[in-house]
Amino acid sequence: MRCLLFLAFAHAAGAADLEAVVKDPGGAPVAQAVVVAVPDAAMPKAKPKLEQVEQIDQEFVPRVKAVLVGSPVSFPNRDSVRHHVYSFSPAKRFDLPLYVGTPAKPVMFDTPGVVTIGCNIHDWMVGYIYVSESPYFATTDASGVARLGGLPAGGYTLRVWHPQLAVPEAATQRHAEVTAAARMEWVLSLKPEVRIRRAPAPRGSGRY
Ligand SMILES: [Cu+2]
Repeated sequence: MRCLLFLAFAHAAGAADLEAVVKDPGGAPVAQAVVVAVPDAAMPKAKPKLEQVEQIDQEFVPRVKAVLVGSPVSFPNRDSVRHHVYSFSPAKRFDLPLYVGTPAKPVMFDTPGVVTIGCNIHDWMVGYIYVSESPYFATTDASGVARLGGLPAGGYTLRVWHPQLAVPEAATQRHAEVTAAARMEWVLSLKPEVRIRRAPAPRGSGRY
């Protein structure tokens, strides 16, 4: 009974949930794809919150992080080695010289776009911060599914981004009326992943 009442309330509020599925042409799920929904109606006011991208075992975790524009992001280093996180991307250039622990000041991401992050010490460390102009976004899980919950019913322009996307992000764009529980599917070709080999030194060692 309580459940029914809740559903009735949610319906009255016009909220919709969108399940976005991303696959490659062979039907394999595509994880770590960012799905963004931009409402036809005025963009709602949403308050950015503090986000984080950790460094664990000399990798960025998560490797792809989507944040709302205006979000501060901290970069806690969970390793015993030092990292030097930086980006040269036009959407955000920054530099956090060698540190352990969490740098005191988070980095502000105030321009929509993709920010590629790296580490000056460990060349294989590559991550991405997707700065979304819309508060409606989600990242696909291992089964290629992203769930965008609580969207006000209405028209949306939706798009998908992935680090290996073989086409421009704009080519993934679609318009849809999202009125209730909706499901959309994208089939996207990905470029082969180019990864720099990790240094052969044992984990957790090294002079940095
Ligand atoms: Cu590093």
